[in-house]
Parts: sequence; structure tokens; C-alpha cells
Amino acid sequence: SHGWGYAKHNGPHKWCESFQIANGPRQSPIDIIPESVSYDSSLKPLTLKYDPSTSLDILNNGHSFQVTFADDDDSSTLTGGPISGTYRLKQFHFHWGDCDEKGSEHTVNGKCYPAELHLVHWNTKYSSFAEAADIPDGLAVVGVFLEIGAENPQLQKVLVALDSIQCKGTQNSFANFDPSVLLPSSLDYWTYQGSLTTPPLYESVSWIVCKESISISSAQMTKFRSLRFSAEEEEACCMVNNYRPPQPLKGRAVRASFQ
Ligand code: BO1
Ligand code: ZN
Repeated sequence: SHGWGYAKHNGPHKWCESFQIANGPRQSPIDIIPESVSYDSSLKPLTLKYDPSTSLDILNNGHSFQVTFADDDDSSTLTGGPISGTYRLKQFHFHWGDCDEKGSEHTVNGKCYPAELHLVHWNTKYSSFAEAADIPDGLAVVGVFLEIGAENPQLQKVLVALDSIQCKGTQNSFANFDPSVLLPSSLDYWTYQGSLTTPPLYESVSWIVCKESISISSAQMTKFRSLRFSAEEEEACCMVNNYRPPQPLKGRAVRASFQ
């Protein structure tokens, strides 16, 4: 069938046929080259203030799985960092590979991590996520790399919930989850102006990529890969390699909050 995806016939190299902005001036992800990044002492620390009571449900959307948050007030917000004003948390999701050697969207000096977490926020100077999504300062996404190591107990609640959303289009309640448990201990970050990494690829994202990774065991990664791109009635197709490769920097500045 039709629609974008991550297979040969509908994957990242085909997206430009339906979404011309795929070759635009501020596309994401990028390869972050620490040697070429400039330290910016004017960058503020990140403030992530999340209320666990705003977590609503967990959904297999056929491209990834996402945990969605109530965003009708300022209970869960991102402020500080490179952004002005207040951005509300809408959802978080992950991208990952079919083996431990690849799966992240951003890379560091060409190094791929096995997965990458995205916490997606929208600027409350607009009235909703949908309105903010295609405006240059509409969104801010915090990216966190996952690295193979010790089992991460903070991921268990999410991983257990995956049993109930194996197929595309399935959803379950996911109440009282605090996403701040998924953040690394240091909030040092790189930042640049970019885009959504999936269609419609809008150039609306202030990217904030954490320098420090969080751990995940190889067995925990296997559970991500048990999800399906396919619906229950379709031929089973494992959800793996749901990442876009790095895009041209095209002269953009990448700044670091740390020296
Ligand atoms: S990401 O963090 O850059 N990988 C990212 C990519 C896409 C979205 C959020 C974060 N969200 C998409 C929704 C679409 C919607 C679009 C614009 O935003 O998945 O359903 O059309 O609103
Ligand atoms: Zn993402």
C-alpha cells in the first residue's frame, strides 16, 4: 500500500518525491562533529518540568511507538536552553535499528547509537501542536541517545506496555509516567535549528541533543524490535530501522552548552 515508511520502496530516500522540503535548508537529523561545534556561554540550562499525571496513553503508530501527554495546560514543560518562552510536552517516542550497531538518527563523529529518544514539545505562543508544527520556532525536541550497557530499570514500564501495542494502530492507557526518569544525569547539550525527522519534515524544530547517553541492555533493545510496522491483519513486519540518516548541515551553526 501507499504512504511513507522505512522500506526500500517508501523509505527516507523516497520521501522527497512527496515532501519537497526533504532537501530543504534545515533538515534533521545531522552528524554532530564536536570539533566543529562552538561553545555558547549565553545558552541557558535546560529546565524540564514534567507532571506524571499528564501521561495518557501509549500508541503503535506504524512508524514508532509514542507515549502521549495531556497538553491543555502548562503542567509538563520545557523552558530555558536555546529557546524563548514555554514549550509543552506532547509526546515521546524512539527510533532504533535491527542490531545494536545502528538505530539513532543523530550521530556523533559518525558514531551511531542503537536507539534515540525524542521528547517532543510545542511553543505555547501558538495555540496547539498542530498549529505550531510548521512554524520556524514552533517545536523543540530533546534527543537522548541510548547506549548498550546495564539494564535500565526506568525503561521497564515502557517495555512491559509494548506487549499490548504490538501491531500498528493499537493503543493502551499509560497513566502516571514521569518521562524525566529517562533523562541522563547531565543535561549538557548540543543545539541547532532543524526539522521533523519524519514526513511532513517541517522545518520547525529547535533540536536539543543531550551529550550524555542513557543505558539500555541488549535484551531490552530486543523488545523494541518485537514491535510491528504492520497491522494485525497484515503480513508481520518487524519495526526496525525506523531512523532517517544524517542530512546535509548546509552552513548551519551547531552550538554546545558545555566546554
Ligand atoms: S521527530 O521528533 O522529529 N522524529 C518528530 C516527527 C514527527 C512528529 C513529531 C516529532 N509528529 C508528526 C506527527 C504527524 C503530524 C506532524 C505534524 O507531526 O506524527 O501526525 O502530521 O503535525
Ligand atoms: Zn523522532
